[in-house]
Amino acid sequence: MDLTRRQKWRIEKIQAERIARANRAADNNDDDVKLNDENSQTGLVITRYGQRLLVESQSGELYQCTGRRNIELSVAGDQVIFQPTDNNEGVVTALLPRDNFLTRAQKLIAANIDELWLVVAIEPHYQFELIDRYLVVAENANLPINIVVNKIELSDNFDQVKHDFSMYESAGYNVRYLSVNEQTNISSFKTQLNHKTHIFLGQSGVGKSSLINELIPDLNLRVNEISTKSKLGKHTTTNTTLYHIASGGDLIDSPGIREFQLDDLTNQEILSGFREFKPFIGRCKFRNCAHIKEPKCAIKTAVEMGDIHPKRYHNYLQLIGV
Ligand SMILES: Nc1nc2c(ncn2[C@@H]2O[C@H](COP(=O)(O)OP(=O)(O)OP(=O)(O)O)[C@@H](O)[C@H]2O)c(=O)[nH]1
Ligand SMILES: [Mg+2]
Ligand SMILES: [Zn+2]
Repeated sequence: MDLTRRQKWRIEKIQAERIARANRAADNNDDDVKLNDENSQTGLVITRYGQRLLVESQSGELYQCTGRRNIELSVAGDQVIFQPTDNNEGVVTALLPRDNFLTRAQKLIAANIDELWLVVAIEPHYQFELIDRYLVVAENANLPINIVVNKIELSDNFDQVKHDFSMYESAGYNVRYLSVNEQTNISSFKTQLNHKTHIFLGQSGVGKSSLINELIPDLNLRVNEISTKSKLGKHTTTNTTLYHIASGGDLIDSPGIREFQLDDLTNQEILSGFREFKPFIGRCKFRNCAHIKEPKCAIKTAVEMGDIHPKRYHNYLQLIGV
C-alpha cells in the first residue's frame, strides 16, 4: 500500500507525539517502568520474525510484540516505544530515530550498528567477488568495517591467504585471522568487542554463529554441519538477532545470503563501495569518466602508480560488468 504524503506526514506527527509523551513521562518518574497512563516504555528490538518483534524492556524483560499498523517495520537494534499487555506481550507504537541501518537486497537487516565484521572462511572458500559485494553494501551504509578470516586451521597455504587479504589491508580494512575450532586469536578478538554494537555478516557456513557462541558463553546458537560433498553451508541462522555480551556490548548474528539474494548494485554504489578509490574520484580528465578506457583517468593512474591494488581495480570492473 502506498501512503500519500499527507498520510505519511500524519503518521510521523503521531509518532513524534508518542515519542515526546514517553520522554516526558520518563523525565517525570525516572525509576518507574510504568511511564504514563498508557504504560508506554522504550525497548530494544532483539529480533523480528515475520510480523512479530521480540522487544527487550530497559529492565531486561522480553516482550513478544506486534507492530501498530502504519508504523515503519523495525529490526534488530532498533529502539522503539511499546506498550506491554498481558503475558509479556505488547504493542509497538513508535520507532525512535535511527543512527544508521543496513539493508541487503532492498531488505532492512539491522539498525543502530557501531561496527560491521565481514566474516569469510577457508571453507566455504572466500571469493573476491562476494567479498567485494558485501563491502560495497557495507560501505554504502557508512559503517566502520572489518574483515574476519575464519577456519584458518583448514588452510594449507596460509601465506597465500595473507597475501590475498593484503589488498584489503592496504585498502584500509582491519583483517583478523581466526579459528573458532582451535581458538586461534579468539581472546584478543574478544577484547575488541566491548561496549559497542557489532554485526556479523557473511556467506552461509563461514562460522558467524559459531564465533558468537565462542564470544558469549552459554549462548548455544544453532550451528550447522557443512555438507562434505558441496562444502557449502546449509543456511542455519534464519533471523537477524541481537545478543548481549555480559561485560557490555552487543553482537548481532545474521543469516548468510543465497546467490539469488545478491543485491542489485548501481554503478554509483559500486564506485563508492571501493573506499581506496575515494581520493581519486573527481580528478579524471572527463567529468563523466567511468574509469574504464578513458584517457587521463585518475583511478587508472592510481592503479599504475601502485596506490590502488590492480586486483581491486579488476574486481571493480567485474562488478560493474566490464
Ligand atoms: N574447521 C572449522 N570449522 C568451523 C570453524 N568455525 C565454525 N566452523 C564450522 O562451520 C560450520 C558452519 O558454522 P555456522 O556458525 O553455522 O556458520 P554461519 O556463518 O552462522 O552460517 P549461517 O547461519 O547459515 O549463515 C559449523 O559446522 C561449524 O562447526 C573453524 O574455525 N574451523
Ligand atoms: Mg549462523
Ligand atoms: Zn576515471
